[in-house]
Amino acid sequence: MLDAAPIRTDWTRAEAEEIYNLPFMDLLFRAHSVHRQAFDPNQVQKSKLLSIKTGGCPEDCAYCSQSARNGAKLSAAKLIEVERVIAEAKKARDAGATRYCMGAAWRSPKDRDMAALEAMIHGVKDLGMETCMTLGMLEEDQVFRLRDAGLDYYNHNIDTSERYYSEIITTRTFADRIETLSRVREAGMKVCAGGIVGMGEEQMDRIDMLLALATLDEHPDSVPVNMLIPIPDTPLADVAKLDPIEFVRTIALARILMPNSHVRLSAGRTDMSDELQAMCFFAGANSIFVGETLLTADNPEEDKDQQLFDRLGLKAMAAHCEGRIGEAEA
Ligand code: SAM
Ligand code: DTB
Ligand code: SF4
Repeated sequence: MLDAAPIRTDWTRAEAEEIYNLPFMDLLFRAHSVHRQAFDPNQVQKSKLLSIKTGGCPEDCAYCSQSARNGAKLSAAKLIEVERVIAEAKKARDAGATRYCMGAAWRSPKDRDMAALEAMIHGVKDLGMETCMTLGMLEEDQVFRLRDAGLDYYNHNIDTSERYYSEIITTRTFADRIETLSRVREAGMKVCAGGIVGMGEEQMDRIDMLLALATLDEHPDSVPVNMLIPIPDTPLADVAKLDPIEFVRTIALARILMPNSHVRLSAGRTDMSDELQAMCFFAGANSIFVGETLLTADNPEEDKDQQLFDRLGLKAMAAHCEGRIGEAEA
């Protein structure tokens, strides 16, 4: 077996830029080599999303269908019932998902919602699934309550580079995001943090976004890389499409900078060819969202994903397994 790639949190921008701009074949070869040092390249983890509170969000994220501040037409709903969440999670588990990620269109949770959130965590864990939530910014006591309820992962994306951030969101800062991430990490929960590309950013913003994640005290355990899904009536509805090769370069850089993290090929797969997705898996992506809806937007149908897995000889990771080389099945 090859030695695992060293875990570094002192990557420089010059190093990251050099890697990102390697000749494409050299970049893919290096990313794939790093990938197979830690992971079985034929295993991909399946997560399922559920929007537990949709729409009416006070934040102004320019990409989002759920912001009350941009023109998107989605109406606001209340936090859904615990029993419904558990019933949906069971369906997802029976369809092969091992992680259940519950998302709310909030700036941050209200204390009155915490008991229901705790009940959702208990119920989903009792199904044998890993739990993840994405609820916006958290205060310290809220982090502790979620952790004590058994939440495995907290998702909180930095979304883009610090430089480009204020072009996309003005109602909170890049530093606010980093603060919630460090609270989650200090409390001992696993961190899921990534961002979106294809928002009209420069190449350097994609590099700086990954560098910001790779130079945290500890790398996030999961790194979702989303391709913007343009939502009608939002400020980014008509942004120019990103060259898919740039997207693969972004995945490859994430893999090389953070060799032990799960890199998730996240939003935007509906518009990607099977060949592009295969290239992303080769470049080190080893997790996806399954099921035909993300939070509010479309995702490929299960049959289509199964056909892709079959054609590529990919296997779904078992629950509580990380797809690592030499790992015993849970
Ligand atoms: N409100 C919480 C927050 O923003 O932290 C959680 C839910 S939010 C919808 C989760 C993430 O989904 C965002 O941080 C963003 O990275 C991603 N996302 C939202 N809309 C998207 C879109 N149209 N295309 C791609 N990714 C998107
Ligand atoms: C992440 O990075 N992507 C997911 C999850 N974390 C919460 C969300 C994608 C949302 C895509 C747009 C939508 O469904 O509204
Ligand atoms: Fe609200 Fe999250 Fe959408 Fe931003 S990304 S508008 S915080 S739901």
